[in-house]
Amino acid sequence: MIDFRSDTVTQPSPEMREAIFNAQVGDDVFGDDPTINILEEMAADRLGKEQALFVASGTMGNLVSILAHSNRGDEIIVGDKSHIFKYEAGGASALGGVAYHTVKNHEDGKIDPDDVLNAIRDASDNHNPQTSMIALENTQNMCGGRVLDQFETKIFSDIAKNNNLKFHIDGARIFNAAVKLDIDVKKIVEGADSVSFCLSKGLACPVGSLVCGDGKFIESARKWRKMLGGGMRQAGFLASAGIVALDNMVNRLAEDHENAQKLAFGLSQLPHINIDVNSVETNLVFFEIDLEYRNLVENALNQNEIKGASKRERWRFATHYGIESSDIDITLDIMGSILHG
Ligand code: TLP
Repeated sequence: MIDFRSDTVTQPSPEMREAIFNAQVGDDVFGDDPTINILEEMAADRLGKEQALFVASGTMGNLVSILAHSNRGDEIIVGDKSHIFKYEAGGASALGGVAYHTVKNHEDGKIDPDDVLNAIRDASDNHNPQTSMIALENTQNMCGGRVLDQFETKIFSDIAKNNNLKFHIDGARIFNAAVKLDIDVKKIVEGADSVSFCLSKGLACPVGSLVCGDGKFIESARKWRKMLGGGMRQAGFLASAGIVALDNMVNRLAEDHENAQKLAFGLSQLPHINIDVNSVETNLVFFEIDLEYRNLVENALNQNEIKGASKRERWRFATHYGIESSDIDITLDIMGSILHG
């Protein structure tokens, strides 16, 4: 099977399986799991933050960050195509009493700084809620996996600082951004009070994310994690894969980006496909297929055990560990044979 549905479908590498088998574990709620402690230290160090916390998922990482930065009734500023707003089940509102104030994500993911400035509430007027934080996403999933560099990010961290707000980065795929920019990941999260990143996407771990920030923030995030039922016990088995990932799986993301480029270019050569090759910066490839060909292509892919994610007219194929360059050739051949008629 060739599975382009997401980079979340990755299988652990042989080194991860060995590390999981041999992991030293303890009760992490007591702080006793040596493997989690090592992973958290590594993560904090890589991201250039004081401390880190291992959490069950990217969604939990974002949620504990929002809860740690906000009080009930507060408002957070997020992009209208952000994962936090679109795909996290409204958790901040449901569980934290926090409202989302969305600002427009342009097609390339960009947010207009003036829109953010205009979204900040004047809480001295008692009609208004208190704005607690601004969140950006990097890479920006629903905007084509586009990358934000350190200069673009700084504009928003400065706005946050000047207005006494917290600044969070949903860095589910932050290492894809760093690899694409060919810079130390620390640089693109420099101004952030908190960052969450996922082990279970391009880094190919079975489970887990980390949130990073200063000691006070992590203390609060840890408490929220417990309250959400996310205080795991001997979860060092999961963390051990994360250690392997941070050591061995970051640089290989460049391969996923190359495969995405190859796929995007190949698709652009096919009739009845609409794709902007220049918009493909990392491992996510978005494209459209003319209506009359959609079912035909879908059936042909299914018959050949190739899976992609399609939401009506917009399709997303994610490249990842386990997808080889030859898989791209096979996929393009099959799609080509249908689309060339
Ligand atoms: N994204 C998943 C789906 O939920 C859409 C995917 O297949 O891309 N932030 C970003 C930017 C994400 O893309 C995701 C997952 C998350 C957070 C949430 O991570 P998990 O799935 O671990 O809760």
